[in-house]
Amino acid sequence: MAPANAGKRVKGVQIYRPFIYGTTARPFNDTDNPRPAHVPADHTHSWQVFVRGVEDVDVFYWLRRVQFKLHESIPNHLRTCDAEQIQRDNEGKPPAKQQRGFVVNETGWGEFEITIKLYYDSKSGEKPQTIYHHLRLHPYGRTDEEREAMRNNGTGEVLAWTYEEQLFNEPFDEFYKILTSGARDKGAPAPGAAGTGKGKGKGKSAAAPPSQKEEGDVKERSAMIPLTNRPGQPFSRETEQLEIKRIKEAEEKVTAMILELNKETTKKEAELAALKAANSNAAPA
Ligand code: SLL
Repeated sequence: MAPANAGKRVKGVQIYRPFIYGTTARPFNDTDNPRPAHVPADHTHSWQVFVRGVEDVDVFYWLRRVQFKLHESIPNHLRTCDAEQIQRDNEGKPPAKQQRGFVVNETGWGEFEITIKLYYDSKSGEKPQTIYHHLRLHPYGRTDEEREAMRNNGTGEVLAWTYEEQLFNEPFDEFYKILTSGARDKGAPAPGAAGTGKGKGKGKSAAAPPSQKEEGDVKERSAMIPLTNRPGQPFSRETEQLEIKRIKEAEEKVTAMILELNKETTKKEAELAALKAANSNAAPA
């Protein structure tokens, strides 16, 4: 249903926004991740599930709420995070201390599937959408190398992160304006954002001081992803290129295998024809 006063849909337009969701888990240990006193003795890990922007850029202007459905063995297993609440809690905090995405921190002993329900900005008129994520506490893979790739460079963290792009197909006029209000440097507030959209908190977060800006940073309110990987930021054009290369190589390998099999089949067919011919020649009339 069209949201009130949202105008018409902008025909023929698709806008996408990259985001990351997933879990980060760490086993408890005596040195740098001790089990807190109130945590049950059978809990082996601390973990977090999140939905956030690439390089932590703002997602609150298009995503207003995320509901995480955890395993039913966990007390209060339905956790709802509201952008408005997070932004209110962020007020007055220095940028480095502000929460930039939707996060739930927990502890436990077992892996399970987390249901993540995304609620979009009310001006979008979009229905909520559900995605699923498997909480990983233990690295897995066929080889040590594959298992190691799930660990975050010796930090002991087990990462299970997914890059996604949210597509808005023919967005409503009003929402289109929000989406395309202009890319800006990371941490910079939306121009004229104060007081717009019934306290949606757009751009309320304090701007990062210019010194925090780095060459190649992705911009707020854009569909950018970084050019290269950085520690803790595994999704970039570089990753994309590597992935494309891997797919291409796999494709070439499959094509070569098909050719080889075709050759093999032709040879076998010739053999079969020869045997049949020999057989019919030898057969008594
Ligand atoms: C399993 N299917 O059997 C999974 C279930 C459940 C994980 C895993 C409990 C945390 C708590 C917890 O970690 N549950 O008690 O707060 O392996």
